[in-house]
Amino acid sequence: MSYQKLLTIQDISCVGQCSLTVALPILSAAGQETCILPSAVLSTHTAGFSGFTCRDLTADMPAIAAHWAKENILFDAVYTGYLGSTEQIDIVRDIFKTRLRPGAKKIVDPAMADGGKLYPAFDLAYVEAMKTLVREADMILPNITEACFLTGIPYRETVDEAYIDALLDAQTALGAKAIVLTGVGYTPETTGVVVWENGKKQYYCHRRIAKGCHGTGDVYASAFVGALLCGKSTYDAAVIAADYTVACIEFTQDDPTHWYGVKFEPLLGDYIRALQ
Ligand code: PXL
Repeated sequence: MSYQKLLTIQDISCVGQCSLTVALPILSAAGQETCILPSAVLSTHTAGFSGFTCRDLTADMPAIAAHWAKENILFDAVYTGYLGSTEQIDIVRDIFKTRLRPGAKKIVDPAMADGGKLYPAFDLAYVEAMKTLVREADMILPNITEACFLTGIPYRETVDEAYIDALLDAQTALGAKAIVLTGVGYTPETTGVVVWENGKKQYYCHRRIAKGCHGTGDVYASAFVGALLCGKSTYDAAVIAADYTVACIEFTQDDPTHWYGVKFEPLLGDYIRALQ
């Protein structure tokens, strides 16, 4: 597919292999122009480091978008990840309205929670604001915890198909148009991705690596968006992203010093080959 100009809006965690430091290299590897709007600059991510610094860029975001308007800059697609505040979600909705070409795909990763809990920076007001972004999106990429917060369905460690269907129905009722739900495993050894689109549900099951890793949601979302922009179907993009993310976790898991993210860079060649 053609070269596309994507805008991704999320934070820069200087160290920690998540958000923009993951999205930029992966989307560039997918061969797509990757423009960024940083929502904040943190010294590290917030999951496991303590005493991190955070420069909130909320006040800069409208000025950046206004400059783009003056320069007539429009984007072919947008992908949002970790955002800093409810106010930023309002700014992002405005950018959706004003800075996208007609037909541009809006992909929202409601990055705010994992393992049954919200990330430290977020509260229920943020969850409410995220629901408004979910309604605007063409596609959302929640994990099970995020789907639970969006829908009010209690989080469960073990899931069955009826529970997953209830999560999909409730997100659809919320206004989600297409859903890529990650971390769905029906047996202890497996996990996978449910793709719900146009009334059709597909499931890709793959091996589950016991050791949880930070930043894998961002690796997954970036690899998925890159594949989608390269013209893959939603399901094929979900499979390519899952295979890549699992390989990155396997490549990292034996290194105890690398607890804060995954070593995704040495495997970018495999990802590029999967796109061909
Ligand atoms: O999407 C993960 C992420 C991104 N950015 C920051 C985070 C996290 C997860 O904790 O803290 C700042």
